[in-house]
Amino acid sequence: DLFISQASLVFSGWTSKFEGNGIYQLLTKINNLTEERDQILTKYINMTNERDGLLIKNDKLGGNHDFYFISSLKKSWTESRRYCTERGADLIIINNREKQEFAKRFSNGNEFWIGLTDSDKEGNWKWVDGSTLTSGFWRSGEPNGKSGENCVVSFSSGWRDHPCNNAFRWICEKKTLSNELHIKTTDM
Ligand SMILES: [Ca+2]
Repeated sequence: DLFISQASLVFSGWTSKFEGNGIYQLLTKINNLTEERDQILTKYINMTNERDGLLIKNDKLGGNHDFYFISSLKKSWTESRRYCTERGADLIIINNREKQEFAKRFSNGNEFWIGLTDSDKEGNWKWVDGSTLTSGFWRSGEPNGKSGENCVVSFSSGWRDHPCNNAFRWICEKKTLSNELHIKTTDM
């Protein structure tokens, strides 16, 4: 709007000066093109807003709608993991504080296996998706089981390494498709 009013001022200034020299038609054309450009800009802004709105909507639908399941049975780490993978899921990955707090609430005070193990290489903790543990929520003094304890149980006081053949409840996590799509969209 600001630009249009400035253009009109210049326009009227030039009109009185150059009327009848063909400049008038040229200025009219410039003015029309300016209006057209401003309309396109408005359209562009509207479409950008619409796109951002859709992205936010998608984020709300997909980003926070992964599925979680906590077992009532107790099984070994490997058996627990198999239960998840047979259902298109895997043991829960907890790689930030929000997720840790969520899992604690979700488990309602129960201990549960998480998707973290150092079975492949002692002391090299890896998540079930192959990523390396960067920072954990270990209970103080843990992990302490060396090669005798290669799987991780989350207690309300923090994580503890345990022998993988012990039996605990477990939490499965299933990623939604729209979540993957959202990541692809924002990466473009
Ligand atoms: Ca170990």
